[in-house]
Amino acid sequence: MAHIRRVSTLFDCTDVCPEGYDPLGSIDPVFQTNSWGFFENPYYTTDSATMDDILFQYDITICQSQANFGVKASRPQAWAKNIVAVGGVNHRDTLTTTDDSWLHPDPPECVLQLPASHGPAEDNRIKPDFTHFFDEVSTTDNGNTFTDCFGGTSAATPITCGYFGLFYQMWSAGHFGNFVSPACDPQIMNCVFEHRPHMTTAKAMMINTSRMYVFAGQFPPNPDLTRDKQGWGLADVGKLYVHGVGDKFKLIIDETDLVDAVQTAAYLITVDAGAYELKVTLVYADPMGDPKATRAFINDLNLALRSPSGALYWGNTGLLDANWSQPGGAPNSIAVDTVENIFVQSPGAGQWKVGVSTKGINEDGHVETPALDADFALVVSVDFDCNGNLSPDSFDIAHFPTTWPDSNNNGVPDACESP
Ligand SMILES: [Ca+2]
Ligand SMILES: [Ca+2]
Ligand SMILES: [Ca+2]
Ligand SMILES: [Ca+2]
Repeated sequence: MAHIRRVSTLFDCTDVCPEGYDPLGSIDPVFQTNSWGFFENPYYTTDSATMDDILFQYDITICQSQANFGVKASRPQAWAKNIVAVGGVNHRDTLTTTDDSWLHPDPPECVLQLPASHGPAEDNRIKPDFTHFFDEVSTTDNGNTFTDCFGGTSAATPITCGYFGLFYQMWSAGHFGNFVSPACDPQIMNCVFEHRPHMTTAKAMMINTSRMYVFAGQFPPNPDLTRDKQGWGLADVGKLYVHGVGDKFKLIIDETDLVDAVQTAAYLITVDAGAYELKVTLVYADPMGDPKATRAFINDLNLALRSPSGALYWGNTGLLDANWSQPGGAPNSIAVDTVENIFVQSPGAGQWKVGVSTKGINEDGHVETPALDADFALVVSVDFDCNGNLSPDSFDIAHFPTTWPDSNNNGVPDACESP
């Protein structure tokens, strides 16, 4: 439920509220996509803070285009902590993703003058959150016409948010083992809205199952597809769907647990022998930041993971350099991202312990209770790579269903089922 906390002094919410948001409940959207925004700059401005306030209060997914300037100049809304910011990548009109590039390696047919704007935010938070196609996008055009030359983050953003829409439909069908009310009648009610999870959970589910581009470290001379260009990659609802049928989500916390200065949330995850990947995603909604502050965060929640042998991982450690986490390091307290991931390759069998903690709450992140505390979305998934091609079973089934069919619909390719 929308928890009204305050309205920005700069803009009354009626100016900039999610389009279509209707407190009377006749429309009840679960997401909005914005390929527009205010003047591009590299800073967390009052517009960024206003958007954070809107999202904190109304708890709706909003996707925001980063912009098309090839530098950090971006829509201020894209720097908001609680938004889904979308950058751009050129697919180069080929099906394979191995030639995809943030840079512009092609002649300028259907390619904008500059590449997509990128992150990180001024306080080093990872942005954008996702990327998607920037060039040669086929779509409807003004009037009753068609174009095969649409592009920019104005294309990447609605593509990404459309995938969020599919996620919400899957959730409403109880696809992830989540509870949905059998009393909801789609003939008379908007069950997708009635059943919707928190926006943080939607973002966490999509990031946890995204398709990330391999990249060559964060430092020059390899600037292409770094984390600050691709974010957490391409939304992949194919993998997301198979994760649901294969019961590969081991934990989904939809803002039901709380942390504060003394209380930590901890969960045991059993990983079977031979697993290919263990992926842990934390997303929390943070109250609007202060544009004058050097960092946008208000509360600092930290994600940790302890292996059965005692190795300790912290959120986002190692993920600026590659798509797999590294143990060691320190809590994510320099950049203070509100999205923290730990992705472990070949995690090893046993009990893994996931922890969410904070050293203190600066402003109430869970306004349903008077105490100073914070809630969060937490998603944990485990997948295998039974055919040894360095891609998880869910991905193979979703993207190569002819080669890797899954006839009994259990998330394991036929070729790997025990006889
Ligand atoms: Ca391609
Ligand atoms: Ca509270
Ligand atoms: Ca595989
Ligand atoms: Ca199967």
